[in-house]
This record gives sequence, C-alpha cells and structure tokens, in this order.
Amino acid sequence: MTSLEQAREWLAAASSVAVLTGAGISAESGIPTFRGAGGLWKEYKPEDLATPEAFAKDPRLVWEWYNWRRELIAKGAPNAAHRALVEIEKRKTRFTLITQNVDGLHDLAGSGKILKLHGDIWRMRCMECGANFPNRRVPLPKIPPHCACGGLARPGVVWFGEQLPEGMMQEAEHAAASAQLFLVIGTSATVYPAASLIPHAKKSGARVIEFNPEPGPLSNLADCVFQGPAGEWLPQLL
Ligand code: BV8
Ligand code: ZN
Repeated sequence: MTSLEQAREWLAAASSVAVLTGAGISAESGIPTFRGAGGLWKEYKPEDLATPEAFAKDPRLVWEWYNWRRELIAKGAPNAAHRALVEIEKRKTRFTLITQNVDGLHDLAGSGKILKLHGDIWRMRCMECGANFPNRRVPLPKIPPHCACGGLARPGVVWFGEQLPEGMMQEAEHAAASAQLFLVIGTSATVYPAASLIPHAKKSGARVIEFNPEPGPLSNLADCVFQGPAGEWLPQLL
C-alpha cells in the first residue's frame, strides 16, 4: 500500500479531523512565507516587525509592511490546498481548521470553522478606544490608519510576545486532542504555542500527516510526510 493509499484510508476512517496550517499553504497563492526564500519584506525579519515594541517605535514602518502584505494577499486567491480542506470539512462531521495565517484565504475558500490563532490582517484595533473593526482598504489611503475616534489603529493580529485571543488555545487543544487524524500543512513548526498542537495531537492518539517540501523540527512526529507543495498533494487525498 502506498503512503497515499494509507493516508486516504486514515482520512476515510477518521470521524474527527483537525488541521493546523501555516504560511506554506498560501505560498502557491503567491504570498511569501515568513521564513522561506524570498522572505517577507526587504531586509526586515518578521520577528523584528511583528512586535508591540516595533509598532510603538515606528507605527508607520510596521504599517508599510502590513499594507504591502494586504496588497499581495488581495491579488492572491485560495489555491487547491485551501479548497481541498473545504472538501474534507464537508465530508467530516467533526472538523476543525486551526490556522496561524492572518491572510483570510481559508475564509475566502469557504472553510467554515476556523480558529485564527494569530488574528486577521483584515481587521484593525484602536489603540485609544479599543474598537475592533474590519478594514479591507487596499492600498491604505493613509498610513498609519486611524480609528473613527481619531486614535491610532493597529493590525488585528497577534504579535510576538502577545497572548493569543482568550480561550483560543483551549479550543485548539481540544480539537487536536479529539482528532483521529491531524493534518499539519505548510508550517515550519517554530512558533509557539501553535506548534505545541502537533505533539498534543500525537500524544492524544491522533494519526499525524505532514504536507511540507522541507522537513521540520517536528516532522519526526508525523506518521506520514508528503514532501512537496500542499497544492499538489492535498487534493490527491480526496
Ligand atoms: C506568546 C501574526 C506568550 C502576525 C505571528 C521570547 C520572547 C517572547 C516570546 C517568545 C520568546 N521566545 C519564544 C517566544 C514565543 C513566541 C515564539 O514562538 N517565537 C518564535 C519565533 C520562537 N511566541 C509568541 O510570542 C506567541 N505568544 O507566546 O505569548 C505570553 C505569555 C505571557 C505573557 C505574554 C505572552 C505569539 C506568536 C504569534 C506571532 N504572530 N503572526 C503576522 O502574521 O504578521 S507568527 C508568524 O509565524 C505567522 O503567523 C506565521 O504563520 C507563523 C509561523 O510561521 P509559519 O506559518 O510556519 O510560516 P513559515 O514561513 O515559518 O514556514 C512556512 C513553511 O511552509 C515552511 O516549513 C516551508 O517549508 C513550507 N512551505 C513552503 N511552500 C509550501 C510549504 N508547505 C506546503 N506547500 C507549499 N507550497
Ligand atoms: Zn478608536
């Protein structure tokens, strides 16, 4: 039996499926990953820009980066990997999609239940009044953007050193622990606490399948690894 046949069997037999996606699932949509070649922006590292300190120091610079990413994402579209997850969700009564991505491509593809661990690039939060509101203006007419109250707005995402949204990890851990099958797609498994969901699922008895061209620090936990682009491999699971 080939790995593909084995993976198809595990998928068919699983009554509950959970999925963890990272920037790699959006690579075939033309959106650069954080740590891959082509990096995310000029000479800056994400860890230098995606922090409250960087924003406090230079909100304009941080917004230039997010504005550039919003423009790229607006030009991109969900790819075959995003769509394959929508199809799997239709077939499974218990399905939870957990994503580290903020690009909104899973929503656009039609996924239902999405746990956005790191927030949403299409939302903003006011530093003054705390308002949390959608904003899809591309490009942003004014950088940095402001709230209707006049306060400075920040991207509606979770930065390094910031807590994930209340209750988010508990829900994600519950989904990972109760999954018979846990798919790990396009993540370098280097950012925590998101990456801890992989050993959590494994410890709870899930079969783990990874889709990634590169091996990563937690690939040893996978029962099966498809080393290649998610857009090519995931649809073959159906
Ligand atoms: C927290 C949103 C606790 C913003 C992101 C020191 C000080 C402070 C904190 C820490 C510290 N040391 C460690 C930490 C914890 C820190 C962390 O993990 N740091 C890392 C760098 C070591 N984590 C945090 O800070 C988290 N919060 O811990 O709070 C706390 C406790 C008390 C009090 C206060 C706080 C918050 C982390 C969230 C950070 N925000 N994003 C934005 O997007 O702008 S993280 C960022 O990295 C993105 O979300 C991204 O998704 C994520 C992970 O990266 P990946 O998705 O995996 O993407 P990457 O580029 O790395 O990899 C792409 C993969 O795809 C590769 O493997 C590649 O091979 C593969 N690929 C490429 N092409 C394809 C493909 N796969 C399939 N198909 C293809 N075609
Ligand atoms: Zn405000």
